[in-house]
Amino acid sequence: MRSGIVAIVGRPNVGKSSLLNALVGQKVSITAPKPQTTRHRIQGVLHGEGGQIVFVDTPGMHRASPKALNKFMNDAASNSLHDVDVALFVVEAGRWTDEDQAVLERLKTVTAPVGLVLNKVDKFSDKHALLPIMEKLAPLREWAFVMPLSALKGANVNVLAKQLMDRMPEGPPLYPEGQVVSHDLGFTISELVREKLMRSLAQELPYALTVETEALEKEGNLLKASAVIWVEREGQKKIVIGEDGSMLKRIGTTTRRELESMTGGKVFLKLWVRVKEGWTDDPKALTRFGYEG
Ligand SMILES: Nc1nc2c(ncn2[C@@H]2O[C@H](COP(=O)(O)OP(=O)(O)O)[C@@H](O)[C@H]2O)c(=O)[nH]1
Ligand SMILES: [Mg+2]
Repeated sequence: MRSGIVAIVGRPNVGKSSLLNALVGQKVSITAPKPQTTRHRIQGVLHGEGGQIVFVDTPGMHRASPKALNKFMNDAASNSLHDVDVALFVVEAGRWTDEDQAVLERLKTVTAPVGLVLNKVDKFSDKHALLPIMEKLAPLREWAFVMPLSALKGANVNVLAKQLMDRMPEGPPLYPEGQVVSHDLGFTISELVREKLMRSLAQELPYALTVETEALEKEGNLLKASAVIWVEREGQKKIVIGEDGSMLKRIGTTTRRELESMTGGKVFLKLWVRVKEGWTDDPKALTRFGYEG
């Protein structure tokens, strides 16, 4: 049997979390069309015939910002590159930016083999257009492989999984059979609520909030949970609640439905909004909300 660890890195929004979900076949990491949706190192396990691969999804590496939350996210991404068997550098096919360049620079110190993934190839109706793109990226460093794929459509994802499995060292499983995620249900609930907020709220607000699952109780087939959405200011609280509570209600309903289809049982979910001024730059608050090295 083979087993090993694969880190998924890249700038924000290239589809790292979508790729993780496609590789392990279930939603492990939340996604949104906004940068910096992922804040933690999220692990998802692929149980294959030949062995096991533990994928580590990371917050996108982004330009240094003085805020403590941003520093936490950049560190989480960089630290995930130690002691991995393969690193996947995910880029968007046909779009190379300064931020991609910055990630490439960081990868210079990585000793593990690095595979280049060109994601979002579904955006190209003419697949011949990919060839010159691949040729341009190929000489940037030594790649273990260059793989065009679509995380969203699932194209070539199996080929990538096979390629990675062949590169895993021999060893015992790192996770028990059948376990796909490393985090607990409370974290899943917080993340799903945050995903709905990321997708519904405009511009800056998603970056000023975090979600904390406060209580979690199972009664037979019923799951009772309550979660707090923490924002930085009173004005933000009003927006999250929405007119007559409409926004909060919609967030709660969509999250509940998703949790029900995920768990196969009934879910009762209560959401609250509270203000914690300046939490994104407050080390104590960050630790409390689960952002710690
Ligand atoms: N068209 C297309 N969109 C994708 C693909 N993979 C991800 N996306 C979209 O890109 C956005 C960012 O994806 P996400 O996985 O959150 O990116 P991350 O920030 O790198 O983790 C989301 O809107 C995804 O639906 C893909 O293969 N094709
Ligand atoms: Mg992500």
